[in-house]
Amino acid sequence: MPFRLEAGVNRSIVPGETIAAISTAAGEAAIALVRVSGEDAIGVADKVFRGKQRPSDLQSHTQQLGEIVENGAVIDQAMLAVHRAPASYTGEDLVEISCHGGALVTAKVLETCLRAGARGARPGEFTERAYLNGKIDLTQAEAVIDLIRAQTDLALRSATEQLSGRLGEQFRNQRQRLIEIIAHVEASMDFPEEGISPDDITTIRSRLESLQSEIDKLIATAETGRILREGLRVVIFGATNAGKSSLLNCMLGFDRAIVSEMHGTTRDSIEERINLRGVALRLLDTAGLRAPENLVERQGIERTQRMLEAADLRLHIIDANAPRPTDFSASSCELLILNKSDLPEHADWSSAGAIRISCKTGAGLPELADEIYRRIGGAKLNAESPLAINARHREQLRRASNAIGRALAAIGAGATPEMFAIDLQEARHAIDELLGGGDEEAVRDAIFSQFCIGK
Ligand SMILES: Nc1nc2c(ncn2[C@@H]2O[C@H](COP(=O)(O)OP(=O)(O)OP(=O)(O)O)[C@@H](O)[C@H]2O)c(=O)[nH]1
Ligand SMILES: [Mg+2]
Repeated sequence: MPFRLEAGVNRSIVPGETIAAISTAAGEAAIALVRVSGEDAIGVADKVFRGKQRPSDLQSHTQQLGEIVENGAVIDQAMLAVHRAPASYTGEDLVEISCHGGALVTAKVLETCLRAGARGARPGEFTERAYLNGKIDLTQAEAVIDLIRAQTDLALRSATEQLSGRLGEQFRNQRQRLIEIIAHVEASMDFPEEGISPDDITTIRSRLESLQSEIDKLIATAETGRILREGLRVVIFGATNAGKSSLLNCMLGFDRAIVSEMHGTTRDSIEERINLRGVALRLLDTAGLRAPENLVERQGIERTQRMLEAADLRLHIIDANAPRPTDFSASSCELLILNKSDLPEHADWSSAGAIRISCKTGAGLPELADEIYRRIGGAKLNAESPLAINARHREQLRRASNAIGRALAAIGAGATPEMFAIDLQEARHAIDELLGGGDEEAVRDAIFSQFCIGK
């Protein structure tokens, strides 16, 4: 799991400071990677590595087999690679040590580097340095997180697209166009006696309109972006004993939730991720709905209600073998599922337009998957352009679009250039912040603290 720091962590970067971290996941593996980056990275490597050549004599982008040593004692046999600034991931001198992947040996290799002068890296600090050194923009840094977290082909495609810089390119293009419009407007402000000509106004207006419509199109991809990054929330709910936990287990393909004939088995909501034909779903099993028998159950049911409010799709599951409860109601925004079709169906349900399944035999489950895919617009999601913005982008783009909207309204009302130039500057700041200027600590903190240490 990505490591999350408390908000407000000090993200100031001391130039030249050398950092080190284990970049591979914890646990046993064939190989682990320890990275060292900064002005003294190669100096640290010289102290800890013994091979045919000293790391400082190695050419950039070459590697050598040798030993990691401390006070004459060999800690591990390792492969060491040198990447000299600026042609490295971080843009600084970067050394990568591939050692054996045992938890203890990796920790010792790291400790040796720390004792040789490096300090432990914060989460995301390698990527943050890449950003601060101008190797990538903020949208690309965000794409690194998306790439690591991607659970479906579609999410992966979207992340690689963003990592390639295509989104950043679009933002830069928009910024450039705004700057040109602002220059045009400001030039007319220098000669107030001449005013701004009707021709100029027409050009400025049409350029602003096309820019705004482009920005609005990008804003519209935010919903797809959320689905790709977080997955769609699909909530299974219904009366106790209807088979909610059984359905969760069937869809997952393993027994995640406890199933029993006792009513009120599930107390807490259980969330698992599944990949439904390329679309990531966050599938939630919830506490069954009935008059609660105690405080714990009441809290569980309240939790179910909250989950339902935030759901993208609600699966209302019913025991078809049991009579229809007197207070039964179903709304049109939920998918009705009659479970236990292996048992005789109660006459109360004969006219119910619902999908019939059996978690016991598996009957109807492929049809249910088809229907879920159809309801969430899976085909549309799969066909869409893979570029999709995140919540931070949406916020800034909305700010830009609103400011352009205000400028257009002012132009329409015959305002002077001074009056709408402020709005255009506001739009430009919003787009600047999307790409990052390097000095906005709060934004950086929010982005890089989502990374693992070592990335
Ligand atoms: N015959 C039959 N029994 C089923 C089917 N699905 C579930 N059951 C049984 O119904 C009972 C309740 O199943 P659960 O999955 O625990 O139901 P639930 O909706 O999660 O119940 P609560 O957590 O108590 O709200 C268990 O005894 C299951 O074995 C089915 O398709 N056919
Ligand atoms: Mg249950």
